[in-house]
Amino acid sequence: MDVVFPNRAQEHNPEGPNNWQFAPERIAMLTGAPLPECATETATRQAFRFVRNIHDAEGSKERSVPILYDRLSRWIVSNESAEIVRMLNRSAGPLGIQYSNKMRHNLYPADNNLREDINALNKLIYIAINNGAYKAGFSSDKAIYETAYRKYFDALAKLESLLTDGLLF
Ligand SMILES: N[C@@H](CCC(=O)N[C@@H](CS)C(=O)NCC(=O)O)C(=O)O
Repeated sequence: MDVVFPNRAQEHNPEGPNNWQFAPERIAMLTGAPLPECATETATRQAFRFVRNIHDAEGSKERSVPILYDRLSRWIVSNESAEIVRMLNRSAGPLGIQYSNKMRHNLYPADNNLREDINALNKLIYIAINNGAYKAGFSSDKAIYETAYRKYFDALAKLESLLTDGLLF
């Protein structure tokens, strides 16, 4: 797994501002030290500096993470986190072979009722929280900001109450 630096490249970067960057040498502001989990890019074997380079290599204008990359076909398999989680859950069991079956949870069991619940929760989390943070954070319109902000905290409150009531497990 290649981890990007948690802050994107700076405004004045010649490759363009605000790109996710593989930058193990970058210093974290909070600690004043590099972050040990940040890596160079190994998936493509081209040691790309920016996530955009991986997208560019296949003619895509996309700039986002996460990316699931197939080293054999040298192609992006998926750029969608919910899809990647399901793919890994279905097919990457052997990677967790050191764990007992009891510890290896099935994140998407083959039970239609459960899957409906999971899909509904994913939708709420994706729209109101994952995407909602961007909607509020990047908004230049007060009304859009207010709506996204309210939906974000309403969704967190809903998740909190689901967890408190034990309905998720
Ligand atoms: N469809 C995506 C959305 C992911 C997403 O919003 N990624 C953000 C980082 S958390 C991103 O890379 N945005 C583009 C950017 O920051 O330039 C997913 O959930 O997998």
